[in-house]
Amino acid sequence: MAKDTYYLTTPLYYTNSTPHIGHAYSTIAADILARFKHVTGTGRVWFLTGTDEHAQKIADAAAAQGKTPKAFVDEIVERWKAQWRLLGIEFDQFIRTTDPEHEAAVQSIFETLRHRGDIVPGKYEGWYCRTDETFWVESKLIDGRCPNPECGRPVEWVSEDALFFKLSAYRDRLLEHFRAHPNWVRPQSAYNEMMAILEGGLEDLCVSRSSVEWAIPVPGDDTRTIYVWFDAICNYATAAGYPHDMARFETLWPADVHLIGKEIARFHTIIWPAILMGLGVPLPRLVFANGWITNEGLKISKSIKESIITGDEMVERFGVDGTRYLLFAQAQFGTDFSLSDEGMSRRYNADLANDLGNLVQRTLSMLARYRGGVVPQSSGVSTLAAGFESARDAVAAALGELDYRGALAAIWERVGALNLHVEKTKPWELAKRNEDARLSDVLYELCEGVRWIAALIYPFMPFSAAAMWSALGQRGVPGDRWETQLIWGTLPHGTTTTIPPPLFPRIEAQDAAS
Ligand code: ME8
Repeated sequence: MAKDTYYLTTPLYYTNSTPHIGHAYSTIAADILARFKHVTGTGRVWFLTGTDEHAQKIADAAAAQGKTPKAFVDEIVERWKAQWRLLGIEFDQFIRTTDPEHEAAVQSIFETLRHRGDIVPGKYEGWYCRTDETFWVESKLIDGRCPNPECGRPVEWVSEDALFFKLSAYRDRLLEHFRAHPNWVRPQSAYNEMMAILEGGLEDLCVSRSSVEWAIPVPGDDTRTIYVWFDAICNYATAAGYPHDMARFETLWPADVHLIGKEIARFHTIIWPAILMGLGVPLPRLVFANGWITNEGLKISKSIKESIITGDEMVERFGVDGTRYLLFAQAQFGTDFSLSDEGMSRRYNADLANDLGNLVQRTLSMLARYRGGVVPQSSGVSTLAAGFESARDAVAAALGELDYRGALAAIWERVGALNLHVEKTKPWELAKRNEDARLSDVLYELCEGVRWIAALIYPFMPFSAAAMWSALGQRGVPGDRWETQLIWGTLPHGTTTTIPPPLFPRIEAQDAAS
């Protein structure tokens, strides 16, 4: 079987806490891409997300609540799934690292690498952060504490017999791959950072733990468990059927894109590829590292309570589609950016309540007033078609490069063009002067433009797109598929339309105290 599916993934989120808007950001990015591929691509699409459920910090969080780790993660995973439903995220598969099939597959991968001589015994001595499950060299410690700015907890001296993955042996092949595929890690800053690590040399990776019980056992060894990152990173392959369902795996692999946050690029672009090389499996086509969302300069992080903005809070204020829009309209994907209520409210009112919301209302209200809500026949001469056709191509090109903001900018330029068309043609004056043919042309063009906008915004704003689509008398998924739907002039005359309730009610800025 050959690969016939666009396969995209998100990180597996830790289940020691509940989701915040930073997690939502990466997952919505994947949802937008999946929806875009559905309406434009040529094959199937498979969107994988899930949860990272092993390791000490999860066992500790469970113990703090007097629960067993399994009971704790079973409960919390429902909160993650509910959050994705709330945000309109439609994944195809949700993997949990506690799924028995995944656990068996990880053990099998571990065994394969051990047989190949890629996992070998050694002794580990070093400074270990229990919270981050990471070993640190002494020079990196800050006052004897974990150097991760979100952690900063004391580290422990650990000395144990352990198993090591021979990462250092893959350095040259990894460098070769990076040089031959200069676009495989995006954005450029992440690529450069990873190249610097590779050029500096790699150490072997300790992949067993004797102190962590809540983890997958090392096969044939009841004293040790598998390092949680080794377990979790293998999910992208195990979820696709490796090694238990190779026929399915071959339809999905290599992954087209792993979407991740920038702080976990080393695991995804150095350790994971080396494991795949060891298994003789091709590498993913692209790893794209998103930047961090900050709140007043603080990275939104579960370990910094005052930084947290949740999806629920944003949805309550801006709606689901408003939230999805605001997360992607502001900054280039791949860079850090800060969220503030003032900035988001301003953008929401300007771009959504005013520009798009009013355009939809005024177009359908004028059609109701002047043509009884029925799309009129037009002369077929269009002043807007060319601009929309090039916007469609620009949106497709931008999303092909994961340039979400660029895609939205191209769409909003067309929203602006339609609003300008209303101002210039003044349909109310054409009506007064009984310029019937001209008025029909203008109303037709506006409706057709709104139909295109609905199709173009669908990946970003599926609910508003659906409301616009059905108000225009259209059925099915908005814009499905672009090659047949996005041909100017295909909105049939005679279509009956309705006026939808306001899509984006204006909101007031919150005062500083609230
Ligand atoms: O790292 N801004 O899980 P995690 C943008 N289990 N993105 C953010 C963010 C922020 N402020 N905060 C979190 C793990 N993220 C591992 C991954 S993968 C096999 C294992 C997003 O729960 C971003 O994608 O800490 C980041 O990489 C991910 O959440 C970290 O989630």
